[in-house]
Amino acid sequence: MMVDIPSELIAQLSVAKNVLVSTGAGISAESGVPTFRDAQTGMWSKFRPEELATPEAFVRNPKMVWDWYAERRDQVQAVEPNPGHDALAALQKFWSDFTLVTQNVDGLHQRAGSRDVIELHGNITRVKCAREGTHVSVWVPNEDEPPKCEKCGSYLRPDVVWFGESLPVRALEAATHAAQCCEVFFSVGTSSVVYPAAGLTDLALNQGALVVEVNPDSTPLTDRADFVLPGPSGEVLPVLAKQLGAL
Ligand code: BJW
Repeated sequence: MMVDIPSELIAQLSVAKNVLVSTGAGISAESGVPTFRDAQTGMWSKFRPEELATPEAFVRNPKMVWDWYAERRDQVQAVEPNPGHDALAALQKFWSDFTLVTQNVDGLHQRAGSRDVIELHGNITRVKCAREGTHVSVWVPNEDEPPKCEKCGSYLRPDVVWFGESLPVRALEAATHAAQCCEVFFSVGTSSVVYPAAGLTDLALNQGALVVEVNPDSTPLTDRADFVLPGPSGEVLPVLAKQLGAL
């Protein structure tokens, strides 16, 4: 794919100091992690993800939800960061004030070398007690139901944020502050429909930041962005990083 980055954008990025990058599932697509709203495959094809990623689904069918996450946990541990993650890890040194916020739970930014990543929706590789929230690193597998917390006997669950649950307070505060202060806001690989993450873009637009979207498809943000780089992030971001001299 021919990636065309407007020279006017490169010029503005070259003098920027405070940059926020907000990523979603699309940045991990080229690593082989299905995006959240992609058709699910195999045994999950009859469920919408929105029906599995909720506390109600876990109460209704704990084993099914546990198994869905166990399969996805194995999947993210078997894949590698892609050139889009690598480019963002390189770009963190280019701007003096750089914040990376992600809705992803796959940990691929950290594995690519990004530091201080703000995870808004938790991390699928961590498991916690569904009642007390205590993190657990070992558990006894069970054929018929999710494993249980050794201390209180409640089910264990993934340490991710489901629909209707609050986001981690400190992560959301840090992301909100960064969106209110940044000069440039990149929205990369997200459908921009899930709140409050999607609201960060509104904060940035309202305070006058330059907003850049990287996505092969259009989203509710596309018409409001100052620049749209319509392509896969694994191709667009490395070209951007090279043109800035960061790669
Ligand atoms: C590429 C590409 C390539 C492809 N390169 N791009 C305000 C208005 C309306 C509703 C609400 C509101 N505020 C809150 C709500 C309710 C709700 C919500 O937002 N609902 C909407 C769906 C309408 N939000 C919540 O419930 C949140 N909690 C909350 O607000 O708490 C306060 C509260 C509590 C109680 C009552 C009321 C308020 C919690 C949201 C948690 C979201 N959790 C999930 C699951 C995480 C665990 C898991 O992984 O299973 O997070 S849902 C899912 O969506 C996941 C993702 O992080 C999130 C965002 O998805 P994302 O990343 O955008 O992925 P996709 O698949 O949608 O898009 C991929 C994009 O990539 C596409 O655009 C492609 O084109 C693109 N792409 N290939 C670049 N190669």
